[in-house]
Amino acid sequence: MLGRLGKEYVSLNVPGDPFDPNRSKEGPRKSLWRRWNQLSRFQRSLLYMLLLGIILAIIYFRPSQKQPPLPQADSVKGEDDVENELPAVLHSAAPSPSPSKPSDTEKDLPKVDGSKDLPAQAEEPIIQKKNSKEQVEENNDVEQIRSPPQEGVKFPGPSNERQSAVIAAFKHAWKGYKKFAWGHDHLRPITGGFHDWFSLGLTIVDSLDTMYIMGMKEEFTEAREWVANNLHFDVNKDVNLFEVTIRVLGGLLSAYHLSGDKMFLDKAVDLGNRLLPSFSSESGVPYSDINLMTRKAHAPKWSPDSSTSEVTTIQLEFRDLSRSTGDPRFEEAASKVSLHIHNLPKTNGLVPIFINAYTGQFRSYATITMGARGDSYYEYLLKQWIQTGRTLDYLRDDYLEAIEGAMKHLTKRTPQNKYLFVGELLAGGRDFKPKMDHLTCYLPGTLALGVHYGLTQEHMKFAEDLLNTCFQTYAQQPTFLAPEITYFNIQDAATNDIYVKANDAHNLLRPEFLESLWYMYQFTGNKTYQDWGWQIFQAFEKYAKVMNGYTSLGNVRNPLNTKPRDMMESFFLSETLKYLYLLFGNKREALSVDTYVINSEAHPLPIYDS
Ligand code: DMJ
Repeated sequence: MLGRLGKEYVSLNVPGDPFDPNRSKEGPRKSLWRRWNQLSRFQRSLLYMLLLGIILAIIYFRPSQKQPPLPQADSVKGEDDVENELPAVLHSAAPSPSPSKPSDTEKDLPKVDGSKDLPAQAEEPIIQKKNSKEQVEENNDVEQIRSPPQEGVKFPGPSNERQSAVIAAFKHAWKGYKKFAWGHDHLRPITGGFHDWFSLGLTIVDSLDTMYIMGMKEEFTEAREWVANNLHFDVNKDVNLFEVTIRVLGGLLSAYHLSGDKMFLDKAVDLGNRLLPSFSSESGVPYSDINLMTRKAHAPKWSPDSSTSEVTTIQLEFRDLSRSTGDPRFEEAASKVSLHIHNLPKTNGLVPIFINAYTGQFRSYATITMGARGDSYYEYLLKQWIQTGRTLDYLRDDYLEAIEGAMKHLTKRTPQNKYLFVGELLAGGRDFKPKMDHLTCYLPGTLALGVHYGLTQEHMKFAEDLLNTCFQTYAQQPTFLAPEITYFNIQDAATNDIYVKANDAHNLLRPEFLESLWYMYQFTGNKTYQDWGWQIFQAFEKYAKVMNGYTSLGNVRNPLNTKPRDMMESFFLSETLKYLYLLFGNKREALSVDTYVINSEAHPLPIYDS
């Protein structure tokens, strides 16, 4: 036998080899022992290593009867192998060439759902190995497995000029993205470059369902091919759990539910497994960041705390992943977080914006807001209740209490025009700040959705008034585009109601107000909301459209100096253009809120019976 070590060849005569000319005629035992003693120390070491290798290989490849344990998150902060943490960091690392490992969910899905629109498919369960059916039945949280129609959901396509104009805008942005940023996270539409944040082709994954809904078959197919062949998660980079969940996991799941293409679900399972260790903190509240390759999770480097909205805006997606596969681990991990937060003390249902993953407690005296870091906590209370067929009533109750708390503690009206706005509580509620993020403009849509599902009509009045204020944040700027943050006057009737600080005057092409317009239009049929959306779309066309796409702006206060930022975020295609397109369509024609619950990144996911 020849073993090769570097350039050196070592002759190893295996004892007992019948073809060995020096084979001993003595008894096998004695002969073996003699031969062993004749071996050099190096040869013996080599044999020891060989034996060890065989034992390890046997242990490794031995078929397992149990579910593998969850990989442990690393609870030590500031690991050396953490490459990148801040969202805005430029990163152009090319994805590694190895495609993601196919998940073990190769069989087809069974249909067990109460959906009105999606016809049943009689198919086999996936993921569950032995006894898994019983496991699913035993688990009250996962009792249905959703399987979309194999031929995909049908959408009618554009029905008027406004919708066609939105499709043209999408095509313009897509063309630039394809030319300059294909496979990267974001397009830089002015310099013709790209921006990588997580190196997951964010724009492609985030846009899949928008293209599907708009009937852009060719573009959808090329994006689908990229996902199938190039999207893999062996990226040695820290990613933000929330962002990757709402954009990538949500994008893949909605593409699966709309198209019926199981490849998207397989990718989602792979990603879900890699994100799962985020939840292995002592409290169960997830760490904010995780490395998708090493699966090590940790709190942000700059603080021990996670953002409250981030840890509570992953449940729709994780639950859907469980319901789509029959594997309850995803839903269990994410649901525990909601239940844990339900049991924490709050201010009339309102929550501080930071929570510690180690202790599971809110940070005392942290700001309370329905804007950045607080917003979608409230959104997902309602939407989780809807997703689960309105059966998890503690979520609805927390939502109702929070909206009441917001009406009491966070809302005020301006002296001149009586604009209703939602401000912030600082220092644990001691100070009120008359500041409202554009992000807060999601709230009218969520309120209206709640009313549609039978919650108090009082919320509709709140929604209408706040929607009007959000509109003012656009209409009162000479560009007709809203700034990131608006301040409100609450003292002097002689001063303007609304003012914007120079540092807050940017517009990132955000969707929240358009999202609310879509919900409100559906439930009221008020065409004014469509016209408002059209005015804003035209402002994007005028100020944000550039040769190779659409750009964020640094300043909405001066039409002659908008300070373009050379960045097109993936949510412009995922959300902003999708909501515009839906808004301009016929009422409830395309995407029914009775069939789908829309995640925080505008990805529709099916509503379940429980
Ligand atoms: C999106 O990524 C999501 O809507 C998120 O919930 C908030 N921020 C952006 C859009 O503004």
